[in-house]
Amino acid sequence: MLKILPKIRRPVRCLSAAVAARNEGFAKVMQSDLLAFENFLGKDGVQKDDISNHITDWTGQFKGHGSVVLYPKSTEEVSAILAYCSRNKIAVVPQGGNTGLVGGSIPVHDEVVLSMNKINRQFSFDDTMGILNCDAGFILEELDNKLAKLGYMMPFDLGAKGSCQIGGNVATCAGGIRLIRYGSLHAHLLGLTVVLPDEQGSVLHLGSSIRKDNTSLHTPHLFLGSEGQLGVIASVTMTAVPKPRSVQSAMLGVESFKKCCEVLKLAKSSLSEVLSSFEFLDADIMECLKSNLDLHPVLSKSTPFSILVETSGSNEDHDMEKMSAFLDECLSKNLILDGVLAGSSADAANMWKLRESAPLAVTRDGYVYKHDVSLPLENYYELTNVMKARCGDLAKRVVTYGHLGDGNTHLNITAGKRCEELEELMYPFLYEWVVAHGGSISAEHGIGQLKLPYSNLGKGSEERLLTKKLKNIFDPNGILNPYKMI
Ligand code: FAD
Ligand code: 2HG
Ligand code: ZN
Repeated sequence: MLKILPKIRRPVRCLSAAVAARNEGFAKVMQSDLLAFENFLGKDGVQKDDISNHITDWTGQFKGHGSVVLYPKSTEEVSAILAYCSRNKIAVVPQGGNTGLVGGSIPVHDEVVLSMNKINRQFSFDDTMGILNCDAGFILEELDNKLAKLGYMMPFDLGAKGSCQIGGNVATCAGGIRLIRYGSLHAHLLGLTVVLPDEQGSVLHLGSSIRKDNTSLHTPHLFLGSEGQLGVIASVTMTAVPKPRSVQSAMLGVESFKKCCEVLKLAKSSLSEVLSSFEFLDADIMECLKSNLDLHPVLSKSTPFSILVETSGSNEDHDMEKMSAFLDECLSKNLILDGVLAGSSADAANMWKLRESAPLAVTRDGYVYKHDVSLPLENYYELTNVMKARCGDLAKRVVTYGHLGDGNTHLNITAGKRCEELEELMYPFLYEWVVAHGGSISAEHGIGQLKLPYSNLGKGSEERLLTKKLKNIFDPNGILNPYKMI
Protein backbone atom coordinates (compact mmCIF):
# COMPACT_ATOMS: atom_id res chain seq x y z
CA MET A 1 0.00 0.00 0.00
CA LEU A 2 1.20 3.56 -0.76
CA LYS A 3 2.54 5.39 2.25
CA ILE A 4 0.95 8.79 2.75
CA LEU A 5 3.08 11.59 4.11
CA PRO A 6 0.54 14.04 5.49
CA LYS A 7 3.01 16.90 5.92
CA ILE A 8 4.22 17.00 2.32
CA ARG A 9 0.97 17.52 0.47
CA ARG A 10 0.68 18.59 -3.12
CA PRO A 11 -1.62 21.58 -3.69
CA VAL A 12 -4.96 19.85 -3.40
CA ARG A 13 -7.92 20.47 -5.61
CA CYS A 14 -10.42 18.33 -3.81
CA LEU A 15 -14.17 18.66 -3.43
CA SER A 16 -14.01 21.29 -0.72
CA ALA A 17 -11.87 23.54 -2.92
CA ALA A 18 -14.65 23.51 -5.52
CA VAL A 19 -16.90 25.71 -3.39
CA ALA A 20 -16.24 29.26 -4.52
CA ALA A 21 -16.65 32.20 -2.13
CA ARG A 22 -19.96 34.06 -2.35
CA ASN A 23 -19.89 36.79 -4.99
CA GLU A 24 -20.74 39.88 -2.94
CA GLY A 25 -21.91 41.58 -6.13
CA PHE A 26 -25.12 39.54 -5.81
CA ALA A 27 -27.96 40.95 -3.71
CA LYS A 28 -29.40 38.96 -0.80
CA VAL A 29 -33.09 38.10 -1.10
CA MET A 30 -35.08 40.58 1.00
CA GLN A 31 -38.72 40.65 2.14
CA SER A 32 -39.48 43.10 -0.70
CA ASP A 33 -38.14 40.54 -3.23
CA LEU A 34 -40.33 37.79 -1.77
CA LEU A 35 -43.33 40.09 -2.14
CA ALA A 36 -42.38 40.80 -5.75
CA PHE A 37 -42.11 37.03 -6.42
CA GLU A 38 -45.53 36.47 -4.83
CA ASN A 39 -46.84 39.23 -7.01
CA PHE A 40 -45.63 37.42 -10.18
CA LEU A 41 -46.48 33.86 -9.11
CA GLY A 42 -49.11 34.04 -6.39
CA LYS A 43 -48.43 32.87 -2.83
CA ASP A 44 -48.42 29.19 -3.85
CA GLY A 45 -45.60 29.87 -6.32
CA VAL A 46 -43.15 30.88 -3.57
CA GLN A 47 -41.92 28.28 -1.07
CA LYS A 48 -39.79 29.27 1.92
CA ASP A 49 -40.19 26.29 4.25
CA ASP A 50 -39.35 22.60 3.81
CA ILE A 51 -37.09 23.25 0.86
CA SER A 52 -34.33 20.76 1.77
CA ASN A 53 -35.20 18.54 -1.25
CA HIS A 54 -34.43 21.48 -3.51
CA ILE A 55 -31.14 22.51 -1.94
CA THR A 56 -29.66 19.02 -1.55
CA ASP A 57 -28.59 16.95 -4.55
CA TRP A 58 -29.60 13.34 -5.32
CA THR A 59 -26.47 11.88 -3.71
CA GLY A 60 -27.01 13.94 -0.55
CA GLN A 61 -23.37 15.03 -0.78
CA PHE A 62 -23.98 18.55 -2.10
CA LYS A 63 -26.01 20.87 0.11
CA GLY A 64 -26.68 24.50 -0.72
CA HIS A 65 -27.95 27.37 1.37
CA GLY A 66 -30.83 28.81 -0.67
CA SER A 67 -33.88 30.01 1.23
CA VAL A 68 -36.58 30.21 -1.43
CA VAL A 69 -37.93 28.05 -4.26
CA LEU A 70 -40.02 29.63 -7.02
CA TYR A 71 -42.57 27.69 -9.10
CA PRO A 72 -43.51 29.56 -12.27
CA LYS A 73 -46.41 28.03 -14.23
CA SER A 74 -45.67 29.58 -17.63
CA THR A 75 -42.90 30.97 -19.82
CA GLU A 76 -44.22 34.48 -19.08
CA GLU A 77 -43.76 33.91 -15.34
CA VAL A 78 -40.20 32.61 -15.91
CA SER A 79 -39.56 35.76 -17.91
CA ALA A 80 -40.90 38.04 -15.16
CA ILE A 81 -38.69 36.32 -12.53
CA LEU A 82 -35.53 36.43 -14.63
CA ALA A 83 -36.05 40.08 -15.60
CA TYR A 84 -36.58 41.02 -11.95
CA CYS A 85 -33.60 39.00 -10.71
CA SER A 86 -31.34 40.35 -13.44
CA ARG A 87 -32.28 43.98 -12.69
CA ASN A 88 -31.78 43.36 -8.97
CA LYS A 89 -28.65 41.16 -9.29
CA ILE A 90 -30.25 38.20 -7.56
CA ALA A 91 -28.59 34.90 -8.47
CA VAL A 92 -30.86 32.08 -9.72
CA VAL A 93 -30.45 28.30 -10.14
CA PRO A 94 -32.70 26.61 -12.73
CA GLN A 95 -33.84 23.23 -11.42
CA GLY A 96 -35.55 20.35 -13.19
CA GLY A 97 -35.93 16.98 -11.47
CA ASN A 98 -32.77 17.55 -9.35
CA THR A 99 -31.29 14.20 -10.39
CA GLY A 100 -28.05 15.71 -11.70
CA LEU A 101 -24.88 14.12 -10.33
CA VAL A 102 -22.40 17.02 -10.35
CA GLY A 103 -24.02 19.45 -7.90
CA GLY A 104 -25.25 21.70 -10.73
CA SER A 105 -28.94 21.90 -9.86
CA ILE A 106 -28.78 23.23 -6.31
CA PRO A 107 -27.71 26.60 -4.90
CA VAL A 108 -24.16 26.96 -3.61
CA HIS A 109 -24.81 30.00 -1.40
CA ASP A 110 -28.12 31.85 -1.30
CA GLU A 111 -29.25 31.64 -4.94
CA VAL A 112 -32.98 31.47 -5.60
CA VAL A 113 -34.12 28.06 -6.90
CA LEU A 114 -36.29 28.33 -10.02
CA SER A 115 -38.10 25.00 -10.18
CA MET A 116 -39.64 23.89 -13.48
CA ASN A 117 -41.96 21.39 -11.75
CA LYS A 118 -45.14 23.25 -12.72
CA ILE A 119 -44.27 23.97 -16.34
CA ASN A 120 -45.79 20.79 -17.71
CA ARG A 121 -49.03 21.53 -19.52
CA GLN A 122 -48.34 21.91 -23.22
CA PHE A 123 -47.80 18.64 -25.12
CA SER A 124 -48.27 18.02 -28.83
CA PHE A 125 -47.05 15.26 -31.10
CA ASP A 126 -47.01 14.77 -34.84
CA ASP A 127 -47.33 11.01 -35.14
CA THR A 128 -46.46 10.96 -38.84
CA MET A 129 -43.21 12.88 -38.63
CA GLY A 130 -42.52 11.78 -35.05
CA ILE A 131 -42.01 15.33 -33.79
CA LEU A 132 -42.69 16.20 -30.16
CA ASN A 133 -43.24 19.66 -28.73
CA CYS A 134 -43.68 19.98 -24.97
CA ASP A 135 -43.07 22.09 -21.91
CA ALA A 136 -39.67 21.65 -20.26
CA GLY A 137 -41.05 20.45 -16.91
CA PHE A 138 -42.42 17.14 -18.21
CA ILE A 139 -40.85 14.13 -16.53
CA LEU A 140 -39.07 11.86 -19.01
CA GLU A 141 -41.12 8.79 -18.04
CA GLU A 142 -44.40 10.72 -18.45
CA LEU A 143 -43.34 11.64 -21.98
CA ASP A 144 -42.44 8.04 -22.74
CA ASN A 145 -45.84 6.88 -21.46
CA LYS A 146 -47.69 9.45 -23.54
CA LEU A 147 -45.68 8.57 -26.65
CA ALA A 148 -46.17 4.82 -26.12
CA LYS A 149 -49.92 5.29 -26.72
CA LEU A 150 -49.02 6.82 -30.08
CA GLY A 151 -46.55 4.09 -31.07
CA TYR A 152 -43.42 6.07 -30.25
CA MET A 153 -40.83 6.48 -27.50
CA MET A 154 -38.17 8.95 -26.41
CA PRO A 155 -34.84 8.29 -28.14
CA PHE A 156 -33.01 8.16 -24.79
CA ASP A 157 -33.61 6.49 -21.45
CA LEU A 158 -31.94 6.68 -18.05
CA GLY A 159 -32.30 5.26 -14.56
CA ALA A 160 -33.57 8.65 -13.34
CA LYS A 161 -36.47 8.65 -15.86
CA GLY A 162 -39.11 8.75 -13.11
CA SER A 163 -37.85 12.14 -11.84
CA CYS A 164 -35.68 13.90 -14.41
CA GLN A 165 -37.32 16.44 -16.74
CA ILE A 166 -36.91 16.94 -20.45
CA GLY A 167 -35.59 20.50 -19.83
CA GLY A 168 -32.95 19.09 -17.47
CA ASN A 169 -32.13 16.37 -19.99
CA VAL A 170 -31.48 18.99 -22.67
CA ALA A 171 -29.53 21.18 -20.21
CA THR A 172 -27.25 18.22 -19.40
CA CYS A 173 -27.29 16.64 -22.87
CA ALA A 174 -28.22 13.40 -21.12
CA GLY A 175 -26.78 10.22 -22.61
CA GLY A 176 -28.18 7.04 -21.07
CA ILE A 177 -28.72 3.48 -22.20
CA ARG A 178 -29.96 3.84 -25.79
CA LEU A 179 -27.32 6.18 -27.17
CA ILE A 180 -25.54 3.36 -29.00
CA ARG A 181 -28.66 3.00 -31.15
CA TYR A 182 -30.27 6.44 -31.50
CA GLY A 183 -27.29 8.76 -31.03
CA SER A 184 -27.04 11.70 -28.63
CA LEU A 185 -29.65 14.40 -28.11
CA HIS A 186 -27.80 16.41 -30.77
CA ALA A 187 -29.35 14.07 -33.32
CA HIS A 188 -32.89 14.78 -32.06
CA LEU A 189 -33.15 18.38 -30.92
CA LEU A 190 -34.97 20.67 -33.36
CA GLY A 191 -36.08 23.71 -31.40
CA LEU A 192 -36.31 25.34 -27.99
CA THR A 193 -38.08 28.17 -26.25
CA VAL A 194 -35.63 29.74 -23.83
CA VAL A 195 -35.83 32.65 -21.43
CA LEU A 196 -32.70 34.72 -21.01
CA PRO A 197 -31.55 36.08 -17.65
CA ASP A 198 -31.27 39.60 -19.06
CA GLU A 199 -33.09 42.69 -17.78
CA GLN A 200 -36.01 42.07 -20.16
CA GLY A 201 -36.31 38.35 -19.43
CA SER A 202 -36.19 37.93 -23.22
CA VAL A 203 -38.12 34.96 -24.59
CA LEU A 204 -36.43 33.39 -27.63
CA HIS A 205 -37.93 30.81 -29.97
CA LEU A 206 -34.93 29.01 -31.44
CA GLY A 207 -34.71 26.50 -34.26
CA SER A 208 -37.78 24.95 -35.88
CA SER A 209 -40.46 22.39 -35.56
CA ILE A 210 -39.43 20.81 -38.84
CA ARG A 211 -36.86 18.12 -39.40
CA LYS A 212 -34.59 19.83 -41.91
CA ASP A 213 -33.68 23.49 -41.58
CA ASN A 214 -30.25 24.86 -42.45
CA THR A 215 -31.17 28.53 -42.60
CA SER A 216 -28.94 29.71 -39.77
CA LEU A 217 -26.67 28.66 -36.94
CA HIS A 218 -28.20 25.75 -35.01
CA THR A 219 -28.75 27.91 -31.93
CA PRO A 220 -30.85 25.42 -29.88
CA HIS A 221 -27.78 23.18 -29.79
CA LEU A 222 -25.89 25.79 -27.78
CA PHE A 223 -28.23 24.91 -24.92
CA LEU A 224 -27.48 21.17 -25.09
CA GLY A 225 -25.22 20.56 -22.12
CA SER A 226 -25.36 24.25 -21.11
CA GLU A 227 -26.08 23.24 -17.47
CA GLY A 228 -28.37 26.19 -16.78
CA GLN A 229 -25.67 28.73 -17.66
CA LEU A 230 -27.19 30.48 -20.67
CA GLY A 231 -30.93 30.61 -20.10
CA VAL A 232 -33.92 28.71 -18.81
CA ILE A 233 -35.31 26.13 -21.23
CA ALA A 234 -39.09 26.53 -21.23
CA SER A 235 -40.14 24.16 -24.04
CA VAL A 236 -38.53 21.58 -26.28
CA THR A 237 -39.13 20.41 -29.86
CA MET A 238 -37.43 17.17 -30.82
CA THR A 239 -37.83 13.92 -32.68
CA ALA A 240 -39.08 10.76 -31.03
CA VAL A 241 -38.49 7.25 -32.41
CA PRO A 242 -40.92 4.42 -33.22
CA LYS A 243 -41.51 2.19 -30.21
CA PRO A 244 -39.95 -1.20 -30.92
CA ARG A 245 -42.40 -4.10 -31.21
CA SER A 246 -39.79 -6.62 -30.21
CA VAL A 247 -37.19 -6.23 -27.45
CA GLN A 248 -34.71 -9.01 -26.63
CA SER A 249 -32.46 -8.76 -23.58
CA ALA A 250 -29.59 -10.96 -22.50
CA MET A 251 -27.07 -10.96 -19.68
CA LEU A 252 -23.65 -12.40 -20.44
CA GLY A 253 -20.88 -13.41 -18.05
CA VAL A 254 -17.39 -12.69 -19.35
CA GLU A 255 -13.95 -13.70 -18.09
CA SER A 256 -11.80 -10.75 -19.17
CA PHE A 257 -12.26 -7.13 -20.22
CA LYS A 258 -10.58 -7.94 -23.55
CA LYS A 259 -13.32 -10.47 -24.23
CA CYS A 260 -16.00 -7.87 -23.32
CA CYS A 261 -14.62 -5.74 -26.17
CA GLU A 262 -14.69 -8.72 -28.53
CA VAL A 263 -18.33 -9.36 -27.59
CA LEU A 264 -19.07 -5.68 -28.37
CA LYS A 265 -17.42 -5.99 -31.77
CA LEU A 266 -19.43 -9.10 -32.52
CA ALA A 267 -22.67 -7.48 -31.27
CA LYS A 268 -22.10 -4.52 -33.59
CA SER A 269 -21.53 -6.70 -36.62
CA SER A 270 -24.08 -9.44 -36.03
CA LEU A 271 -26.89 -7.57 -34.23
CA SER A 272 -26.07 -4.38 -36.13
CA GLU A 273 -29.30 -2.43 -36.87
CA VAL A 274 -31.25 -3.92 -33.92
CA LEU A 275 -28.55 -3.49 -31.26
CA SER A 276 -29.92 -0.91 -28.79
CA SER A 277 -27.96 -1.26 -25.51
CA PHE A 278 -24.58 -2.61 -24.49
CA GLU A 279 -24.10 -2.05 -20.75
CA PHE A 280 -21.30 -3.16 -18.45
CA LEU A 281 -21.00 -4.20 -14.78
CA ASP A 282 -17.94 -5.60 -13.02
CA ALA A 283 -17.94 -8.13 -10.17
CA ASP A 284 -17.37 -5.38 -7.57
CA ILE A 285 -20.59 -3.53 -8.42
CA MET A 286 -22.42 -6.90 -8.37
CA GLU A 287 -21.12 -7.42 -4.85
CA CYS A 288 -22.11 -3.86 -3.89
CA LEU A 289 -25.67 -4.44 -5.26
CA LYS A 290 -25.92 -7.60 -3.15
CA SER A 291 -24.62 -6.03 0.07
CA ASN A 292 -26.53 -2.76 -0.09
CA LEU A 293 -29.75 -3.58 -1.93
CA ASP A 294 -30.01 -7.37 -1.64
CA LEU A 295 -30.05 -7.62 -5.43
CA HIS A 296 -28.62 -10.86 -6.79
CA PRO A 297 -27.04 -11.62 -10.19
CA VAL A 298 -29.25 -13.26 -12.80
CA LEU A 299 -26.35 -15.43 -13.97
CA SER A 300 -25.77 -18.67 -12.08
CA LYS A 301 -21.97 -18.45 -12.36
CA SER A 302 -20.16 -15.55 -10.80
CA THR A 303 -17.96 -13.96 -13.46
CA PRO A 304 -15.51 -11.02 -13.39
CA PHE A 305 -17.67 -9.03 -15.84
CA SER A 306 -21.32 -8.92 -16.91
CA ILE A 307 -22.74 -7.43 -20.08
CA LEU A 308 -26.39 -6.49 -20.61
CA VAL A 309 -27.10 -6.55 -24.31
CA GLU A 310 -30.45 -5.57 -25.78
CA THR A 311 -31.97 -5.45 -29.24
CA SER A 312 -34.99 -3.40 -30.31
CA GLY A 313 -36.73 -4.10 -33.57
CA SER A 314 -40.02 -4.61 -35.30
CA ASN A 315 -40.10 -8.36 -35.93
CA GLU A 316 -39.84 -10.76 -33.01
CA ASP A 317 -38.84 -13.83 -35.08
CA HIS A 318 -36.17 -11.94 -36.93
CA ASP A 319 -34.73 -10.33 -33.79
CA MET A 320 -34.83 -13.57 -31.81
CA GLU A 321 -33.05 -15.39 -34.63
CA LYS A 322 -30.34 -12.72 -34.63
CA MET A 323 -29.95 -12.74 -30.87
CA SER A 324 -29.76 -16.57 -30.76
CA ALA A 325 -27.16 -16.64 -33.53
CA PHE A 326 -25.17 -13.95 -31.70
CA LEU A 327 -25.26 -15.89 -28.42
CA ASP A 328 -24.26 -19.13 -30.19
CA GLU A 329 -21.32 -17.38 -31.77
CA CYS A 330 -20.27 -15.89 -28.42
CA LEU A 331 -20.27 -19.41 -26.96
CA SER A 332 -18.60 -21.13 -29.91
CA LYS A 333 -15.84 -18.51 -29.97
CA ASN A 334 -15.41 -18.96 -26.23
CA LEU A 335 -16.09 -15.26 -25.59
CA ILE A 336 -18.52 -15.81 -22.71
CA LEU A 337 -18.58 -18.08 -19.68
CA ASP A 338 -22.31 -17.89 -19.10
CA GLY A 339 -25.36 -16.26 -20.64
CA VAL A 340 -29.08 -15.95 -20.09
CA LEU A 341 -31.69 -14.71 -22.54
CA ALA A 342 -34.73 -13.02 -20.98
CA GLY A 343 -37.82 -15.15 -21.57
CA SER A 344 -40.26 -12.47 -20.47
CA SER A 345 -40.41 -8.75 -19.78
CA ALA A 346 -40.12 -9.60 -16.05
CA ASP A 347 -36.79 -11.37 -16.73
CA ALA A 348 -35.57 -8.36 -18.69
CA ALA A 349 -36.70 -6.04 -15.90
CA ASN A 350 -34.59 -8.05 -13.42
CA MET A 351 -31.54 -7.58 -15.62
CA TRP A 352 -32.16 -3.85 -15.95
CA LYS A 353 -32.82 -3.55 -12.22
CA LEU A 354 -29.23 -4.62 -11.57
CA ARG A 355 -27.80 -2.07 -13.97
CA GLU A 356 -30.13 0.80 -13.09
CA SER A 357 -29.78 0.31 -9.32
CA ALA A 358 -26.00 0.64 -9.44
CA PRO A 359 -26.04 4.42 -8.64
CA LEU A 360 -28.23 3.77 -5.59
CA ALA A 361 -26.09 0.84 -4.43
CA VAL A 362 -22.92 2.96 -4.34
CA THR A 363 -24.73 5.83 -2.61
CA ARG A 364 -25.78 3.38 0.13
CA ASP A 365 -22.19 2.17 0.49
CA GLY A 366 -20.91 5.26 2.34
CA TYR A 367 -19.26 8.37 0.92
CA VAL A 368 -19.02 7.99 -2.86
CA TYR A 369 -16.58 9.56 -5.29
CA LYS A 370 -18.27 9.47 -8.68
CA HIS A 371 -16.39 9.54 -11.96
CA ASP A 372 -18.18 9.69 -15.27
CA VAL A 373 -15.55 9.64 -17.98
CA SER A 374 -15.07 8.53 -21.59
CA LEU A 375 -12.03 6.52 -22.62
CA PRO A 376 -10.80 4.61 -25.65
CA LEU A 377 -11.73 0.99 -24.97
CA GLU A 378 -8.12 -0.13 -24.57
CA ASN A 379 -7.93 2.12 -21.48
CA TYR A 380 -11.51 1.76 -20.23
CA TYR A 381 -10.94 -0.82 -17.52
CA GLU A 382 -7.26 -0.01 -17.08
CA LEU A 383 -8.44 3.11 -15.23
CA THR A 384 -10.26 0.90 -12.70
CA ASN A 385 -7.14 -1.24 -12.16
CA VAL A 386 -4.90 1.81 -11.83
CA MET A 387 -7.25 3.38 -9.26
CA LYS A 388 -7.60 0.12 -7.30
CA ALA A 389 -3.82 -0.06 -6.96
CA ARG A 390 -3.54 3.63 -6.13
CA CYS A 391 -6.31 3.82 -3.53
CA GLY A 392 -5.41 0.57 -1.77
CA ASP A 393 -7.11 0.11 1.58
CA LEU A 394 -8.23 3.73 1.81
CA ALA A 395 -11.12 2.85 -0.52
CA LYS A 396 -13.96 0.68 0.71
CA ARG A 397 -14.85 -0.34 -2.84
CA VAL A 398 -13.73 0.52 -6.36
CA VAL A 399 -16.60 -0.45 -8.65
CA THR A 400 -17.31 0.05 -12.33
CA TYR A 401 -20.43 0.04 -14.45
CA GLY A 402 -21.31 2.03 -17.51
CA HIS A 403 -22.22 2.37 -21.13
CA LEU A 404 -19.45 0.22 -22.60
CA GLY A 405 -20.86 0.50 -26.10
CA ASP A 406 -20.27 4.30 -25.92
CA GLY A 407 -16.83 4.11 -24.23
CA ASN A 408 -18.37 5.68 -21.08
CA THR A 409 -17.27 4.29 -17.72
CA HIS A 410 -18.82 5.10 -14.35
CA LEU A 411 -16.00 4.41 -11.91
CA ASN A 412 -17.32 4.86 -8.38
CA ILE A 413 -14.98 4.77 -5.41
CA THR A 414 -16.55 4.49 -1.98
CA ALA A 415 -15.19 5.11 1.48
CA GLY A 416 -16.75 4.75 4.93
CA LYS A 417 -16.77 8.54 5.12
CA ARG A 418 -15.26 11.44 3.28
CA CYS A 419 -11.48 10.97 3.29
CA GLU A 420 -9.02 13.74 2.49
CA GLU A 421 -6.08 11.35 2.09
CA LEU A 422 -8.01 9.40 -0.49
CA GLU A 423 -8.95 12.62 -2.31
CA GLU A 424 -5.30 13.63 -2.47
CA LEU A 425 -4.43 10.27 -4.02
CA MET A 426 -7.24 10.49 -6.54
CA TYR A 427 -7.18 14.14 -7.65
CA PRO A 428 -6.07 15.58 -9.97
CA PHE A 429 -4.33 12.28 -10.86
CA LEU A 430 -7.46 10.54 -12.12
CA TYR A 431 -8.61 13.30 -14.47
CA GLU A 432 -5.06 13.92 -15.76
CA TRP A 433 -4.77 10.19 -16.45
CA VAL A 434 -8.04 10.26 -18.41
CA VAL A 435 -6.88 13.18 -20.55
CA ALA A 436 -3.43 11.64 -21.08
CA HIS A 437 -5.16 8.49 -22.37
CA GLY A 438 -7.34 10.32 -24.88
CA GLY A 439 -10.54 10.50 -22.82
CA SER A 440 -12.97 13.13 -21.59
CA ILE A 441 -13.33 14.06 -17.91
CA SER A 442 -17.10 14.28 -18.31
CA ALA A 443 -18.89 11.86 -20.61
CA GLU A 444 -22.49 12.64 -19.70
CA HIS A 445 -23.09 14.29 -16.30
CA GLY A 446 -21.37 17.61 -17.01
CA ILE A 447 -19.09 19.81 -14.89
CA GLY A 448 -21.38 21.45 -12.28
CA GLN A 449 -19.57 22.03 -9.00
CA LEU A 450 -17.97 18.59 -8.87
CA LYS A 451 -15.57 19.00 -11.76
CA LEU A 452 -15.11 22.76 -11.75
CA PRO A 453 -11.56 22.51 -10.32
CA TYR A 454 -10.59 20.38 -13.33
CA SER A 455 -12.49 22.21 -16.06
CA ASN A 456 -9.19 23.29 -17.63
CA LEU A 457 -8.69 19.58 -18.40
CA GLY A 458 -11.91 19.62 -20.42
CA LYS A 459 -11.53 22.04 -23.28
CA GLY A 460 -8.60 24.25 -24.33
CA SER A 461 -8.28 27.90 -23.29
CA GLU A 462 -9.55 29.31 -26.61
CA GLU A 463 -12.74 27.27 -26.46
CA ARG A 464 -13.27 28.17 -22.80
CA LEU A 465 -12.83 31.85 -23.61
CA LEU A 466 -15.42 31.58 -26.37
CA THR A 467 -17.79 29.95 -23.87
CA LYS A 468 -17.28 32.85 -21.44
CA LYS A 469 -18.03 35.35 -24.21
CA LEU A 470 -21.25 33.52 -25.06
CA LYS A 471 -22.20 33.43 -21.38
CA ASN A 472 -21.78 37.23 -21.23
CA ILE A 473 -24.05 37.71 -24.23
CA PHE A 474 -26.83 35.52 -22.82
CA ASP A 475 -26.42 36.44 -19.16
CA PRO A 476 -24.98 39.99 -19.03
CA ASN A 477 -25.27 40.27 -15.23
CA GLY A 478 -23.95 36.74 -14.62
CA ILE A 479 -26.89 35.80 -12.37
CA LEU A 480 -27.65 32.35 -13.78
CA ASN A 481 -26.23 29.34 -11.95
CA PRO A 482 -23.02 30.99 -10.66
CA TYR A 483 -20.03 29.16 -9.13
CA LYS A 484 -20.35 26.29 -11.61
CA MET A 485 -19.27 25.04 -15.04
CA ILE A 486 -18.21 28.30 -16.75
P1 FAD B 1 -31.47 18.78 -12.75
O1 FAD B 1 -30.68 17.79 -11.99
O2 FAD B 1 -32.55 19.48 -12.05
O3 FAD B 1 -30.47 19.87 -13.38
C1 FAD B 1 -29.30 19.50 -14.06
C2 FAD B 1 -28.66 20.77 -14.66
O4 FAD B 1 -29.52 21.31 -15.65
C3 FAD B 1 -28.46 21.89 -13.64
O5 FAD B 1 -27.31 22.59 -13.98
C4 FAD B 1 -29.70 22.76 -13.82
O6 FAD B 1 -29.44 24.11 -13.48
C5 FAD B 1 -29.97 22.62 -15.31
N1 FAD B 1 -31.40 22.68 -15.68
C6 FAD B 1 -32.40 21.84 -15.29
N2 FAD B 1 -33.55 22.18 -15.88
C7 FAD B 1 -33.29 23.27 -16.66
C8 FAD B 1 -34.07 24.08 -17.52
N3 FAD B 1 -35.36 23.84 -17.74
N4 FAD B 1 -33.46 25.12 -18.14
C9 FAD B 1 -32.14 25.36 -17.97
N5 FAD B 1 -31.35 24.62 -17.18
C10 FAD B 1 -31.92 23.58 -16.53
N6 FAD B 1 -27.37 11.07 -16.81
C11 FAD B 1 -27.03 10.61 -18.02
O7 FAD B 1 -26.62 11.39 -18.89
N7 FAD B 1 -27.15 9.28 -18.33
C12 FAD B 1 -27.61 8.37 -17.46
O8 FAD B 1 -27.68 7.17 -17.76
C13 FAD B 1 -28.01 8.83 -16.16
N8 FAD B 1 -28.52 7.98 -15.26
C14 FAD B 1 -28.85 8.43 -14.02
C15 FAD B 1 -29.35 7.53 -13.09
C16 FAD B 1 -29.68 7.96 -11.81
C17 FAD B 1 -30.24 6.97 -10.81
C18 FAD B 1 -29.51 9.33 -11.46
C19 FAD B 1 -29.87 9.84 -10.09
C20 FAD B 1 -29.01 10.23 -12.38
C21 FAD B 1 -28.67 9.80 -13.66
N9 FAD B 1 -28.17 10.68 -14.62
C22 FAD B 1 -27.84 10.22 -15.87
C23 FAD B 1 -27.97 12.11 -14.29
C24 FAD B 1 -29.27 12.98 -14.46
O9 FAD B 1 -30.41 12.20 -14.31
C25 FAD B 1 -29.29 13.67 -15.81
O10 FAD B 1 -28.24 14.59 -15.85
C26 FAD B 1 -30.62 14.37 -16.11
O11 FAD B 1 -30.60 14.78 -17.46
C27 FAD B 1 -30.86 15.60 -15.23
O12 FAD B 1 -32.20 16.05 -15.41
P2 FAD B 1 -32.96 16.86 -14.25
O13 FAD B 1 -34.27 17.30 -14.77
O14 FAD B 1 -32.98 16.06 -13.01
O15 FAD B 1 -32.01 18.12 -14.08
C1 2HG C 1 -25.82 5.58 -15.01
O1 2HG C 1 -25.46 5.31 -16.15
C2 2HG C 1 -25.79 7.01 -14.57
O2 2HG C 1 -26.28 4.72 -14.24
C3 2HG C 1 -25.20 7.21 -13.18
O3 2HG C 1 -25.18 7.83 -15.50
C4 2HG C 1 -23.74 6.85 -13.12
O4 2HG C 1 -23.84 6.47 -10.77
C5 2HG C 1 -23.15 6.82 -11.72
O5 2HG C 1 -21.93 7.05 -11.58
ZN1 ZN D 1 -24.59 6.83 -17.29
